Amino acid sequence: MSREFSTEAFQARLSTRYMGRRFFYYPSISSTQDAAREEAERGAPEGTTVLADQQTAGRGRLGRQWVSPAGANLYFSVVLRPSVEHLRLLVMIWPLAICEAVEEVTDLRARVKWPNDVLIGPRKLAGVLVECNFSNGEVGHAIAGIGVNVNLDVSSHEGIPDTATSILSELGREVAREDVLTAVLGRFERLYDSARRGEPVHLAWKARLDTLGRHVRVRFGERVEEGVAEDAGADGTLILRRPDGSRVEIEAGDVTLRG
Ligand code: BT5
Repeated sequence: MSREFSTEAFQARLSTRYMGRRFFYYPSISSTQDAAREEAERGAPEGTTVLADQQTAGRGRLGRQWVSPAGANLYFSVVLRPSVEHLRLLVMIWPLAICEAVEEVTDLRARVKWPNDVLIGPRKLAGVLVECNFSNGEVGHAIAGIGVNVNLDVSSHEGIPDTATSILSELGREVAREDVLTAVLGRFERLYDSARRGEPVHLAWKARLDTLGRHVRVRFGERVEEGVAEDAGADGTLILRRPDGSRVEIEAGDVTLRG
């Protein structure tokens, strides 16, 4: 297991303007999402980041669990205040930022599984959860929660699904969590600022989409669609070509590969 997370080392390396500038660290917490939401409700500025060494009730999408053992990984949540128009960008920019950060810190290649998982090869390295509240049609705040498996030995940890991987498991050596966190926050800030200037960051996301060209089954709500993942829209949707030749556009869902 790796050494303790050092807030001092993290802050010394951080080169962002606003991401992570306001920073809270908890050795153990139920979920960083809840702590970040409380900060947001108290008026915390964009980029406020809550990191925990361990979560006792880490969550994924749709009430799923995010396995969050101590001493090895990154679990953090960031307060953002995007316009409604930019909200969907978050779902693309976070996984892209994580891929770029992994490549900045290691020589591993990371890809995106639609809509927002980060994979190394076929296994899941990181997940992103965006929760938001609206008032009068505007986004009050969006809390982006990111879990990255950094120094966890996935083969020896009970409870971690066998679809998971970590930087340690792929690289064969540990990396400093502070380096991964500063890289992710730095990459995110650059991408988010360019997206808000109107630059087409979805193209870089799309270029990393592992899902395109594959025969997939997508489950969303009560519905299931199957077909070839043909394209992705500028707002992060997935466009499937059904076996009968018709097309369907899906906002978010769970993808399994078929054949
Ligand atoms: C996600 O959900 O991938 C979003 C995960 C977000 C976690 C962060 S950690 C900081 C913040 N605080 C929180 O409480 N949450 C956020 P989803 O796409 O629903 O994926 C969940 C699925 O991933 C689970 O059902 C497992 O199959 C798998 N899984 C759980 N823990 C994992 C882990 N540590 N590594 C890889 N896969 C995992």
